[in-house]
Amino acid sequence: MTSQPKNPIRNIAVMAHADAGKTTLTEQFLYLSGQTRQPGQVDQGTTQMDFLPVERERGISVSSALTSFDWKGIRINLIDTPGHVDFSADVERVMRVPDAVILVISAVEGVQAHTETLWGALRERHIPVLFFINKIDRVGADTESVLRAIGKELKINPLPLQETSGEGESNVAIRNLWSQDYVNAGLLERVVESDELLLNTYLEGNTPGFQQLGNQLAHLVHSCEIYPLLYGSAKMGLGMEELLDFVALYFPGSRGNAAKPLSALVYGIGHDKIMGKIAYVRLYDGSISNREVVFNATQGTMEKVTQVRRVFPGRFEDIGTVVAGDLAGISGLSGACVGDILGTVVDDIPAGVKLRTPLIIVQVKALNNKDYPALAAAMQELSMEDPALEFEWLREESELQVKTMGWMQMEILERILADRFGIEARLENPTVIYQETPSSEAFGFVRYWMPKPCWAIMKFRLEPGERGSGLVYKSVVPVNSVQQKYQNEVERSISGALKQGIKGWPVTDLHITLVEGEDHNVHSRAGDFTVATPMGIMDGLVNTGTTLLEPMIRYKIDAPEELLGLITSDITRMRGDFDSPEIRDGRFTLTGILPLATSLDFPVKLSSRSGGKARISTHFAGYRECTDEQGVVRPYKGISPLDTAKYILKARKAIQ
Ligand SMILES: Nc1nc2c(ncn2[C@@H]2O[C@H](COP(=O)(O)OP(=O)(O)OP(=O)(O)O)[C@@H](O)[C@H]2O)c(=O)[nH]1
Ligand SMILES: [Mg+2]
Repeated sequence: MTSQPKNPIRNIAVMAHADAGKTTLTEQFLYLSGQTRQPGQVDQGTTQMDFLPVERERGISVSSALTSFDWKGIRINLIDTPGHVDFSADVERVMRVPDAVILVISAVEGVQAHTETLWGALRERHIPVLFFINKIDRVGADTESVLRAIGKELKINPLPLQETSGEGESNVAIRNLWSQDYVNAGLLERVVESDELLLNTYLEGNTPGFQQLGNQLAHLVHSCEIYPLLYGSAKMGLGMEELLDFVALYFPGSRGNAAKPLSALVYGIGHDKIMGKIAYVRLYDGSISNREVVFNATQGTMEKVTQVRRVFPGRFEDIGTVVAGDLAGISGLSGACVGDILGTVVDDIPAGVKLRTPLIIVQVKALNNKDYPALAAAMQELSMEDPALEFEWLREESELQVKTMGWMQMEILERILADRFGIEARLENPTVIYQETPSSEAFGFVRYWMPKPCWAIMKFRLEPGERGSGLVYKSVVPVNSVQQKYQNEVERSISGALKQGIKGWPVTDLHITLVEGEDHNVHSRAGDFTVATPMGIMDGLVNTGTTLLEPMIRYKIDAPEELLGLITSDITRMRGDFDSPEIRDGRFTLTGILPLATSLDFPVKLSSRSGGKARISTHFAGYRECTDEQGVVRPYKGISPLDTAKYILKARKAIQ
């Protein structure tokens, strides 16, 4: 493979489902580029990239890690991401950074539900992707079936630049179909046909030079017209140099203009024992140097940089200055949050992405009562690093609650609280996050005119909406009945009013219309409508009644054929459903939908039932109606707008 690299920096990320071999692959890159003396091994806890104690012990990545190395004169900034779905929020943050991604798929486990989620997000953002089929050495490797699954499930036909022999055996090998010495006829035609000039040369009986072909391949990769595919075994170090060559030659170089004013995205916040808080940034334009004062455009503040650092796993190097196109770790920005923009906001900065929402809420309990203040501070710090980790201190209930993605994240959170903060805490009583929706159409009424001075009278119509449609609000009240500025206040207050319905959960999928209203030219103030709106909405919800909605997950199970009966009856018991199973070579694949609430511990149960031979992958499949008995009805947290007197007293205090 040769082609002329134009830009010496490549910003890339490695993404995949859990256990695909991302970290093993990155360790090989570090070794080949001369950064380490031996490739680190996940199973022996000797990796550079998985450097947290819990990562080394468990052999999984729990957060993304940035590293940099050189390959044939090109600097590669690489982010290794965690594959477990519980750490999807981390991948969401990283998704804004790379110019291209290596999407790894195991040749044994194949396309997983999470692969589909990742691919969907990458495709939508037009990020060039190289498919890497790993573990071709492992028994059960079947690249042909993986290619079929990519076509069927990801709906794309990548272009293999290699072929394999001896899959699943120790003498497994790869042959390059695209190299300086040999270009396979099919590949040649695929590349040539995309360019008129090349095609004419070819049709005239001349084969274009490899350099020319390479330039065209790079163009097709950058514009996402071709998704190339390579094979290998990260564990054996097979196919690694080809992969690095590909990144260096055909992935896009980073863009940016160092001469322009600063524009940078804080894509992550990290913590180092010695350095403290580190802001991970990607620079689009300009530069940042040690001791410089920078403008945080998101927060409207000025902050002083202490040091600009090149980041390696678990260690940093002071580099003094970082320029456009590059990534760095910045210390000193104590107020910076994930997603902040430093300097000027430019169009090049990609918007955020949502892969998965936390669907579970749990209580965080300190084993030692005196640790609560420290626990709250620790949670605060952790949620700065991971904004998806929404936590809430419920004063009335003296309870600390946090939203989480699942068991794995809960377990890791306990470990981090212990390892990093020295707090023994337990995450208990997980409940899925239900929602409510009106059961019928009805009106909600509020007359807020006592105790004076105040005046806000409103009537809302509430109607059930389509599943997944959220809130649709409109007003049909003329401004001579309720002035526009008051109507604006009503609209602004609606989403807050829907945070908890009559069953204690967020209310969604409904249409609300303000159908009647009255203000008073002496007594009304905007705040009156802020106070009144939740009372009117809650009254409406009492009248419509509400139906609980529970989160559902789409699953894919792959297991030995003899377990089919047992597993399908488990699924039925959990109120799930399944499509007809596909049976092949003594194993079956089963897909369908399950309520999350009944299947929280199913992956663990499945693994013990099958002696580890069954695999399950899941992703969120939306909300579906359930009965109160199947779900959870909980008391209103705080003071309900239905408790009018108390509510008004509290609301007035907060407003005045
Ligand atoms: N046989 C074989 N095993 C591999 C290969 N690559 C990785 N493994 C093994 O697969 C397991 C997972 O490897 P990791 O590199 O931690 O995978 P990962 O994708 O980083 O996992 P997460 O970050 O936890 O999602 C380890 O036991 C590796 O030794 C390979 O090419 N062949
Ligand atoms: Mg990993």
